Amino acid sequence: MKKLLITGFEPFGGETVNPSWLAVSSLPDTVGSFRLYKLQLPTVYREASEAVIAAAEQTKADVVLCIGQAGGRSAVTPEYAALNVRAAKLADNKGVCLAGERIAPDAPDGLFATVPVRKMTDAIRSVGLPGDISYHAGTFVCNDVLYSLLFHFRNSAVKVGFIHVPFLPEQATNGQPSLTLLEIAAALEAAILSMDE
Ligand code: PCA
Repeated sequence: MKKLLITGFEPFGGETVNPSWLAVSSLPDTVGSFRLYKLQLPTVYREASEAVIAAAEQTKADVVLCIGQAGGRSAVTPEYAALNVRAAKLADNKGVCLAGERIAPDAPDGLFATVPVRKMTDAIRSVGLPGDISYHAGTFVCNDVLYSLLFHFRNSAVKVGFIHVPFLPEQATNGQPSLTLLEIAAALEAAILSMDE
C-alpha cells in the first residue's frame, strides 16, 4: 500500500476545537490504496514543520497532506502555493508573533504544491460538497508547514499538499460559513481518492 501522512492542527486563536484535526482523526485507516498515518501538529511556527518532516521521514510517506482550519471560508480549499514568509497579526500557540521573516534563506519566494490540486478540488465538488482552489496558504503556521515540506522534499518523489477547511457550525457564531465534521471528512476522503487514480 502507498503511505499517506495526513495531519491536522491543534486549536488556536481562542478556539477550543480545530476541525482539521477532528476530521483527520475521524478518517478510516485506509482510503483507496493509501494507508493513513495521522498526526496532530502544534499551531507553532517551526515546531509544526519540524514535526511533520520528521514523521514523513520516519514513515517513509509517499504523500504528505496537511489539513488546517481557515475560519471564514465556505469551501474546502486545496492550496496551490506556499510563500517563503512567516507573518501574521495572530500569535502562534507559544505567543510568537512574526511580522515577516523568511522560512528558508536563499530559497524561492514561493513553491507550488506537488499534489494534483485541480483534480482534488473537482473530486470534492463531485461528491456534492463545496470545493475551491486557494492560490496560497496564507502566511501563518499552515503556510510555514506547506512551504517547509515542499522545500524539504523538492528533489524527491514525495508529494506534498495542503487543504484548508471551514469552521464547524459550533464555531461559526458570527454568521460565518461552516461545514459539519461529516462533510469535511467526506471532502477529504474524496480528495485523497482522487490522488489514487
Ligand atoms: N490554521 C492556521 C494554523 C493552524 C490552522 O489550523 C493557518 O491557516 O495558518
